[in-house]
Amino acid sequence: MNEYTATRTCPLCEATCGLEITVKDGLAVKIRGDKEDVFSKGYLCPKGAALHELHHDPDRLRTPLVKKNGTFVEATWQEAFEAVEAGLMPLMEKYGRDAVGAYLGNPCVHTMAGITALRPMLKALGSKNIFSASTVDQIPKQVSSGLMFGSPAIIPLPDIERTQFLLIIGANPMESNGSLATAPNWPGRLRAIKDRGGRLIVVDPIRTRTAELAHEHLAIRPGGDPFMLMAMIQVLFAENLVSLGGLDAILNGVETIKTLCQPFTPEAVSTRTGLDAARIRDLARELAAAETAVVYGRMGTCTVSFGALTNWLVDVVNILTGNLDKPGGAMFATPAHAPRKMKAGGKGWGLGRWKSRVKGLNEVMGELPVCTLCDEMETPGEGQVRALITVASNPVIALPNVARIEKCLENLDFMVSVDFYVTASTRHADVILPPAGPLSTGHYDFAFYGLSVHNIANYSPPVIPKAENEMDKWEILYKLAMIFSGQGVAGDVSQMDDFISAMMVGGATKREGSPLFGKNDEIIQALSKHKGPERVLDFMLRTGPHGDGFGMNPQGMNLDKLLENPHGIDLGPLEPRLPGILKTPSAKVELAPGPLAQDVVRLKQALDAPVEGLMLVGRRHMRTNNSWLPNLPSLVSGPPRCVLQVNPSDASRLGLQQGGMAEITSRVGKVSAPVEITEALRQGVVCLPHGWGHDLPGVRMKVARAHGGINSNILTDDLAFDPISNNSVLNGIPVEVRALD
Ligand SMILES: Nc1nc2c(c(=O)[nH]1)N[C@H]1C(S)=C(S)[C@@H](COP(=O)(O)OP(=O)(O)OC[C@H]3O[C@@H](n4cnc5c(=O)[nH]c(N)nc54)[C@H](O)[C@@H]3O)O[C@H]1N2
Ligand SMILES: Nc1nc2c(c(=O)[nH]1)N[C@H]1C(S)=C(S)[C@@H](COP(=O)(O)OP(=O)(O)OC[C@H]3O[C@@H](n4cnc5c(=O)[nH]c(N)nc54)[C@H](O)[C@@H]3O)O[C@H]1N2
Ligand code: SF4
Ligand SMILES: [Mo]
Repeated sequence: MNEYTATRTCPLCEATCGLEITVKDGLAVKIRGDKEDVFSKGYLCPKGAALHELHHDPDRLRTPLVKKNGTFVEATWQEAFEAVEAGLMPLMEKYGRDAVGAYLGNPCVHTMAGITALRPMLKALGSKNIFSASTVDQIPKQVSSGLMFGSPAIIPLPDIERTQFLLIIGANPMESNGSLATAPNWPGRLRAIKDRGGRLIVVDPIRTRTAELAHEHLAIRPGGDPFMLMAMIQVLFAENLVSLGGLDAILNGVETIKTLCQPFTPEAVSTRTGLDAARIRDLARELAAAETAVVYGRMGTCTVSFGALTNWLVDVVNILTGNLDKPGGAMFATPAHAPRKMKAGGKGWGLGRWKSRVKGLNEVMGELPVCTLCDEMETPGEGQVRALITVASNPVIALPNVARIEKCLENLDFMVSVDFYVTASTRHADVILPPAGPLSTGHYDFAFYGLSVHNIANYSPPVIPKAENEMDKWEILYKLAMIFSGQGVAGDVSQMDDFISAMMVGGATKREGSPLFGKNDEIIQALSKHKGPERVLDFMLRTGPHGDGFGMNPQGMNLDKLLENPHGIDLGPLEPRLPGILKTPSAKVELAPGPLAQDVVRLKQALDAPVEGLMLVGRRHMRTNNSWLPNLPSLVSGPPRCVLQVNPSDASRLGLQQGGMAEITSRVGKVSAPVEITEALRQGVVCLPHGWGHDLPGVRMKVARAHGGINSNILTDDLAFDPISNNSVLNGIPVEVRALD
C-alpha cells in the first residue's frame, strides 16, 4: 500500500487554512487541520475537511463534454477545442469580438490559474463584454478604495489580531470565515478580542452566530448602514472627537466631510436605521475613545443600493477616529508577491472608461456589471452578446433575476463553460471544459494574501498527480487564448506559457533603473525550472519585498524557499504602509472623492423615503460555499437549511406556521419555501439563503439534486443596483409573503 500525507492550503474560501491530507493508493482518504500551519495552526471547517469528497466526486467531470443534438457526449480535448473554435470564431468574424461575452465566477480568484492565466485569455478574446461575480459582491469596496487611495487593490483590513474594538457591519464571519479580511479561525480570533478585554459589536438585521458572540448586537434595518455611519461622523465632528492619528498631512477633504455629514444627526437617521439615536451617538464616542478600534463591513454593506457610499464611510470613520494604518486599526497587507518598493502617488483611478452598450453603465475595473448582462444578450444590434464563456461560475444560481438569465442562456448561439460539473448553468453550454480536480493543482493564494490580516506566504504543490488525460485550468485557458488569437487548436500551450513568461520578464528587465535591467536571459534561465502559474509566482516572489532579487539577496524569497516550508512562512503582523502605497495624483488619501461626495445627495433624499414592507435578506451557512459544494454528502447532511426565516410577530400577522409553507413574491419572481419562525430576525425582515435550486433537468449532480433547495435569486431584482459601483442589490429586496396550505 502506498500511503503519504501532504499539506495543502484550502482553496475553498478566503481563510486559507492549512490542511493535512492523507493519501492511500492514490485516494485522499482523510483531511485534518495542519497543526503546524503558521497561520491556521490546525483550524479547519467542514468544507476543508470535505475537499477530498470534491476531488473524488464521481459526478465531477474528468472529460470534456460536447453537445450533439441536444445531449452531452464525452469528447477528447482536441474535439472539444475544435468545437469551441468552430462555435466562436465565425461569430467573432461576422459580428466582431464583443459578440462573445464572458462571465467569470468566484473560484477564479481562488486558483493560481484564475489569477495568472485568465487575463491572457481575455486579452486574446478582446471583448468589452466581460462580467464577473465581483458585481454581486465586493466591487463597492474596490470603488471606494480606488477613489480614496488611487487603486481598487488597496483595501484596508481590520487588524483583528491587535484591535481592542471591532465593529462588524453586515458580515457574518462565524459562518463565512471572513471575507476581504483573510484569517483562518475567525471564531477563535473573535473570542480572543473578548479574552483580551476588547469589545465586539455587530450591526446586522439578523442575530447571526457572529452577533450572538458579540458583546452587543444592533439590529439595523436593511440598508440603514450609510445613515448610521453618517450620523456617527456627524457626532465625531459635533463633539470635537475627530482625531486623525498623525495622518493630517496626507489627507484631503476633511472639511468636505464635515459639511456633508451635517444633515445626518443621530435623531434624523433613527427611523431609517431602526436604531436608537442615543445608541448611535454613544457608539461614535466609544469608537473615538477606544485605545484602538476598527470598523469592518462586508456583504451587508456591499450588496445594497448605497454599496460604494457605505464602504467609503466605513473607511472615513476609521480615518476620523485615528485608526487608519495603525496597529489594531485598519491596515494594509504586504504580500510576498507584491512589487517591492512603492513611492506615494500615481495616476489615480477612475471608473467609466467605457460604458455598457444598452444602458450606458460604467465599466469598473475593466468589467461591466452583471445587472446588465441580460440587456447585452437580449438587445439586438452591433455588439450584442451572442455567445458566452463561463469560467468557474454559476450565473443561473448566483445572479439576480434568474428567470431572465435562464432565457438568455437558452437563446445564445453558443456557450462554452470551464467547470467541472454539469450545473444549473453549464447544462446550457455547448462545450464544457473541466479542469483537473482541486487536489491535482498547486496552490498559492495570490488574491487572499493581499487581503490577509497577517503577512503569510505558503505554497502547496499538487497532492495527487492529475490523470494522463486531464488538463490544468491554466492549460485550458492558454489553449483558449491561442484559439482566440487565431493560432488554432493545434498549438502547444507550452509555447504560449513561454511567451507570457518572456513578456513578464521583458517588462522588468527593459526598464532602466530597475535592478533587473539587462539581465533578461539570466532571469529567463533562472525561472525555467517552473512553468505555468508557478513560474509567474516564482518571478513575483523573487522581485517582491522579501525576494531573492535573482541573486541580489541570496537568503530571500523564491518558490524553492516556499517548497522547503510546507507549513508556510510567517512574515509578521501588518505594518504601517502609508503614504508609500498611495496611487492618487495628490499622493494623499482622498477623503471626499467626487463621485462619492455627490452620492450624498441621493442619500439625503433616501433619508426621507418611507420605510415599510417586508425585506428579504440572505444568509450563509458554514457548510455551503455559494452554489457549488452541494454535491458533497458530508456538507448537505442534517436538516434542510433552505428555509425562509421569519420573525414571530411577522409570522403571526401573516398567518405563517413553523414548518408550514410560505409563498414569497418579488417584482421579478415567486418561490415557495418552508417557514422557520425565529427571534433572530428583526421585524420586517425575512431571510432565505442563496446558492440553492439544483434540482433542474439536465443537472448532473446526484446529491445536489436530491437536496435541491430554492433559488433565492429568482426573487432578487436585476433592476436594483448601486448606481456608483453598479453592484447588484441582493439584500433588502422588497417582497410579499403569504401562507400556503
Ligand atoms: N442572493 C444572493 N446571491 C448571491 C450572493 C448572495 O449573498 N446572495 N453572493 C454572491 C457572491 S458573494 C458570489 S462570490 C457569487 C458567486 O457566484 P458564481 O461565482 O457565479 O457561482 P459559484 O456558486 O461560486 O459557482 C462556482 C462554479 O465554479 C465551479 N468551480 C469551482 N472550482 C473551480 C475551478 O477551480 N475551476 C473551474 N473552472 N470551475 C470551478 C463550480 O463547479 C461552480 O459551478 O454569488 C453571488 N450571489
Ligand atoms: N460557509 C460559507 N462561507 C463563505 C461563503 C459561503 O457561501 N458559505 N461565501 C464566500 C463568499 S463568496 C463571500 S463574498 C463571503 C461573504 O462573507 P460575509 O459578508 O461575512 O457573509 P454573509 O453571510 O453574506 O454576511 C452578510 C451579513 O450581512 C447581513 N445584512 C444583510 N443586509 C444588511 C444590511 O443592510 N445591513 C447590515 N448591517 N447587514 C446586512 C446579513 O444578515 C448577513 O449576516 O463569504 C465567503 N465564505
Ligand atoms: S474555513 Fe475556508 S479555508 Fe478554512 S477549511 Fe473552511 S473552507 Fe477551507
Ligand atoms: Mo463572494
